[in-house]
Amino acid sequence: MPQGTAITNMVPTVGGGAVITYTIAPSLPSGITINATTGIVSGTLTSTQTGSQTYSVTATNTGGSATATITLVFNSAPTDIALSSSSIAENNAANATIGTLSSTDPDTGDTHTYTLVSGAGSTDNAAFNISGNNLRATAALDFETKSSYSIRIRTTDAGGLTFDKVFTVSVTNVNETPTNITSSQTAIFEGNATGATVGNLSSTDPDAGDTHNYTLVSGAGSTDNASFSISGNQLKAAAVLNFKTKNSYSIRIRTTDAGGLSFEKVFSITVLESPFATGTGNLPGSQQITAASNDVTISKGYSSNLDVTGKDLVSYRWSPAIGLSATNIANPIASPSETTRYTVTVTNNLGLSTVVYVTVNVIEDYNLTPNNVITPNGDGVNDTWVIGNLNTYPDNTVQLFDKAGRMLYQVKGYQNDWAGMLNGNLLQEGAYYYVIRIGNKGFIKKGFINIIRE
Ligand SMILES: [Ca+2]
Ligand SMILES: [Ca+2]
Ligand SMILES: [Ca+2]
Ligand SMILES: [Ca+2]
Repeated sequence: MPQGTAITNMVPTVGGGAVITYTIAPSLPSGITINATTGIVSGTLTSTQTGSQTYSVTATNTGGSATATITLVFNSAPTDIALSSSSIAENNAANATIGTLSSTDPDTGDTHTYTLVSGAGSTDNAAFNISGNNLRATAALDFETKSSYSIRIRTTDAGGLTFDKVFTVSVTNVNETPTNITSSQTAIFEGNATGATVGNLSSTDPDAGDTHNYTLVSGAGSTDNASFSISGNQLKAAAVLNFKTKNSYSIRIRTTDAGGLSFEKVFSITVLESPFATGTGNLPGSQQITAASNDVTISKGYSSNLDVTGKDLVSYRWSPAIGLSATNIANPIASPSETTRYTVTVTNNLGLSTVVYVTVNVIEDYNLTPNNVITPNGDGVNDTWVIGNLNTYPDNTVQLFDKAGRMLYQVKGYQNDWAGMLNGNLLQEGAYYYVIRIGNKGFIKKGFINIIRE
């Protein structure tokens, strides 16, 4: 007789004269009644009863009474489910048992079966199964993927009454072996400083937040370990590397996690040839351009074509900027007014940078290039007398003489603007003699200029 469910009516069978009244003893439990007229026992048990109880039913008529017995077998629903353990270490075997199920039931000796049932809290039922009273994980669980599962379990007693309970199953972490090592960089420009960082090492590890330390270890591929060192997670060059001597190194690195599990990997470290910077110069006292080289000489007022070349370069940064046509290209024009050592920081397509140099020596050789003709006809060509590079020496004095040695013209700080005039009149065609002085250095450049009328 389950609690809470209407029982099947129990109808008495009688013989003899008509029964006048039925009585029952002891009293029926709450919710169950006997009809005093028909003798039918019916109702819905509303109280918790356990075990069984025998009742005497007495039917009375005019001739007397007769008594029979009925026995009610009670069954109450289970009231709780216990799980001996609700956690399991990750990477379990298929169908590993998590814990054992048991029920609390008012009925002593009642038996129970367990099932996973849908309903509130049954979200993760699919990952589990129940065998007998063992709750099992159907497949290997992964702590890092999901560490908490919600399942809904039903216990059903021998009388078919049930109780459902939601459990949380926890997956506990197990340390797992790192699976890879990477280096932020595996190339380095030659000419590095000893101890220069090649790259930052990192590990792939199934365990989130695991920490790792790195060592160079012997084994396959460890040939060149001695040329490197590791500090923290930084792979460093233990020597100055030289592209021409050796441009590829093989090293073997081990990562060890906080739990002592390790993984090893062989890396090939590439040494890159350093770029180089050059500039052109000019021969002293001449405009003739000299071949590009790393250390160049120009006359003050002249320029040098700088150029940096190297493999896979993608950006340039020249310094100092003074005297340069640009600071972010491979080949700026340099016109320094004094000797300057230019540095250029270059970056290649791997994002690696290095610095190279070119020195432009500037000599004050008064490398002037006076024109030897003026044709003052207003056609824009040779209308005035131009002294090339004179603007480099603003402290100049220019004098002009005729063939008789008479000084016709003198100016300090000549601006390349004399158009062959003297006192408002054009000088006669012909050759004139000039003298150029710079400051008080005593330097004198002399020559002839021809005035031509066309
Ligand atoms: Ca029961
Ligand atoms: Ca895992
Ligand atoms: Ca783990
Ligand atoms: Ca680990």
